[in-house]
Amino acid sequence: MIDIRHSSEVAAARASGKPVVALESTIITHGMPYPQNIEVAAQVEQDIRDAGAVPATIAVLEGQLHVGLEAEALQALGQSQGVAKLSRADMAACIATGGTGATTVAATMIAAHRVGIEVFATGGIGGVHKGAETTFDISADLNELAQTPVTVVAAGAKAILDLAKTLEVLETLGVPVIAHGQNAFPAFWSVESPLKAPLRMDDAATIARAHATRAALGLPGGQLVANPIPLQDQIPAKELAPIIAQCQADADAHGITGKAVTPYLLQRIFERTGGRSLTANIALVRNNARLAAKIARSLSEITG
Ligand code: PSU
Ligand code: MN
Repeated sequence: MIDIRHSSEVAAARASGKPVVALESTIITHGMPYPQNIEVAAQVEQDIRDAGAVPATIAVLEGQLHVGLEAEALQALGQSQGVAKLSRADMAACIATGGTGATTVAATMIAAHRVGIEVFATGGIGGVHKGAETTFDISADLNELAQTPVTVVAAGAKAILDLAKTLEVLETLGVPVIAHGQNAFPAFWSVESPLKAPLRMDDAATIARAHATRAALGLPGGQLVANPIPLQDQIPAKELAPIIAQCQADADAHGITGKAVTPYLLQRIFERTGGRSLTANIALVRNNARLAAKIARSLSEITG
């Protein structure tokens, strides 16, 4: 009943069975400033092609769900003001009312699964915010991972979140959290958090096998692959902790709540690190795109 638009590249990949990697669009509209946002979006797509898969950036444009954006559409979205941020709760309403919106991790997973894409690369997932015991601010991304069978490659969750509570909720929901190549759960801009990841896998083929095995067991839900930022690009956690604390205090002082919290904190941290957070963010997204492409290729070898 809904008409899903594919880019020509994604349509061709689907026809020939080439591996596809989904990409979210909230990172473009709410996660990075213009013009770096569109440069990075194009670069990440190219990284996926270079690694032998096809990128499918997902967004809702004037009521149409797009899986794969043509270059001009990507450019236009990255320059638009006031684009909605769509999660599970608002994607259908946006389509039904002819709106334009960028997809979060949750909404991107829904769209990817709808068209049979099983692997998705992003920067960081949403999680349990600090102070959630009073605000109840827990991202819908976590529930989505529990119910939609897509493997999401992220650099862990941002240190602006309560990482320990985020891991607890993921465990409760039965979501496998797999650190790639290390024992520690990564902390987005930093290679390591003080927390150990529940699972560790060292190569894409194993991650793909685990994904296929979950399907074979009839388990709903996806996997979170926590891929650490390359060491040379990290901002050490020690350096970042006081900055994050200040930015969180700014958010509280300005009464920022709900879906505005994550974009606000990202912008503040960008300002307070003199742009270093963005440089790190770009490096980790590209790193995740390359791993996701490898996982998608392995998965297509397993499932044919
Ligand atoms: N983390 C990032 N950049 C982002 C986001 C998270 O490093 O842009 C976005 C993602 O789209 C994620 C969303 O799904 O924020 C989570 O928002 P919320 O906490 O409101 O669910
Ligand atoms: Mn939230």
